[in-house]
Amino acid sequence: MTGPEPWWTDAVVYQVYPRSFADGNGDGVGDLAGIRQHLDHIADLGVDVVWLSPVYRSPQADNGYDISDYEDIDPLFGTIDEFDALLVEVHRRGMKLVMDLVVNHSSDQHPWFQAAKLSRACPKHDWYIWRAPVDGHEPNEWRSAFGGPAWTWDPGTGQYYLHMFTPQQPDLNWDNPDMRAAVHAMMNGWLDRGVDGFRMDVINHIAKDPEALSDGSAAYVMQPRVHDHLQEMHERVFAGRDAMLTVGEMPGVTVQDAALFTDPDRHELDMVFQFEHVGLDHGPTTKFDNRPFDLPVLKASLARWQTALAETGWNSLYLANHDQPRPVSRFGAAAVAATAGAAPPGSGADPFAFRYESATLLATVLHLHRGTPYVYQGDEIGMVNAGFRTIDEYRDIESLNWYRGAVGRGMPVAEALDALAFRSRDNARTPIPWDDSEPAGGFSSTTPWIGMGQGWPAVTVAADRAAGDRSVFAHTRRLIDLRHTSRTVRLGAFELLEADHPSLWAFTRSLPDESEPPLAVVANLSSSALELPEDVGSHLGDLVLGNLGVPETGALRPWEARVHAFG
Ligand code: TEU
Repeated sequence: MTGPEPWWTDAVVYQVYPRSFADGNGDGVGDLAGIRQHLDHIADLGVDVVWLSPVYRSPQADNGYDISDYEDIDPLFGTIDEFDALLVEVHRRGMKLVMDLVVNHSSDQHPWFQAAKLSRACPKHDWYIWRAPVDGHEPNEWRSAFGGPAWTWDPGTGQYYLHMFTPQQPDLNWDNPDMRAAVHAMMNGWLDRGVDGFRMDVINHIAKDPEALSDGSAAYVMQPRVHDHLQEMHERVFAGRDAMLTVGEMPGVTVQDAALFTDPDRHELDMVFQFEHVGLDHGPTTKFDNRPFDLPVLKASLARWQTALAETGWNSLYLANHDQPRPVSRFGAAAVAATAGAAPPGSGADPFAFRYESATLLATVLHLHRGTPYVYQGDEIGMVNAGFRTIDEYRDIESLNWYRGAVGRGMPVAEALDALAFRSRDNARTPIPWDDSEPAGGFSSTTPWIGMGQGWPAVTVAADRAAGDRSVFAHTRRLIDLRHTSRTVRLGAFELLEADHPSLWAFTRSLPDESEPPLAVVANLSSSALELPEDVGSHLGDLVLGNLGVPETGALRPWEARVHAFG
């Protein structure tokens, strides 16, 4: 990286999933008013940016990732005036606000799609992707990410339309220049209003080749035109605007692609969300087919991305978001115990075993990598998976569709529920438990749209913060402070140590100019003490930060993570 580093190289982002953050108007669903009331919680953490999952007008088929008006706020979440008021409050606290941008698809209720459906002659028809039937069937074999074919028949036009997600999310046609211009105008509108950037939903899917017949994702995730579209967007929307942030969500992106997308000279995006590390525990068929947790594989994957984007490009760092299980349940003590045969994933394993330790260890490891860390709401207090045991408790369209299909094909109900308990997106969507008060832990004054989950009422913001120094919150704040003050954490080169060790995650960070001492991170992902290998242990200097306070001996305690000077 040449020249002064962009501001976001020492920034930390906090993701708010508005439905589940705080309910200000007492209807059981989180909203903008609720976010405003709890902004100090986010600001106290020391983060630089707040990313809001979608709050635009939406029929909510996919919790707002199906947008029917890109320029207005859904009444469920509030009004545009409340949005402006929130933006002022975020800025007043010295933070930036990044909006979700969902333009691979719109809602089928968007006026654009309603017009597109009227007739093939309507100019907006070409804003979506239509094909004639082939032998009376769908034009190709593409499958929707949420089950079923990616094509839905429209009797009015006598054509199929494409939707990579639900049928209520028709894909926009990025080959149409008028559609692109409308999206650029909408983005400029939000930036002119004062927002500071975009997290772009499945943005590597926007260029696709529907003539391809197979279900291979190569035809829709990385078509070369995606680079043209992003460069055009940069020119029409981002160029000349300082201090903003763009992050592209890119399922299936490779390190080589990511280096292109985030090369500053190419003028595309600041950083991408890659999916490699969150796919390692998926089985061969679907994400609900679980593969045991394997630390050396996870370490190697993240290390590969560190190396590949060391010279050009930039990483975003995350273990969780609104689509992923809670890290404590997925990579923490409970998950490791399950892998060791103590219990099948999602069932008996005690999610509270070493909860504080697991949450702080995972945060330490993540925040000490090179890149921009993303904290998903609730992870800063160590929330655990929902622990739902009946299908009635689930709300997520992906989970419900998969369950129906799996049980329909003969999977025993208990097995399907186990898979959901481990993998469902609803694990990350339970309300933020602000305290232990009835009926909904301070989240709402009424029954929330989704259950509070098994963590409540033990795991709450109030309880965690009351634990003072030994709270997940305080530890996360220390990690964020460290990034803000240490150039080594911000920019230092990454080197993985002991790559094959089954329970030690160890690496160093060092600046080439040696202006600061190198740092070493050592973390014990096991429930027994771990004697450090000689080549690591003998080089550890002063303790910079640790999740269990001052070390008792050289050995790492169960789920202990430390950052040391190294030399
Ligand atoms: O997700 C895109 C995506 O590919 C997956 O993460 C998806 O959520 C799922 O886990 C596939 O198994 C984005 C949003 O983050 C997600 O919430 C939306 O449902 C999706 O796009 C469609 O907009």
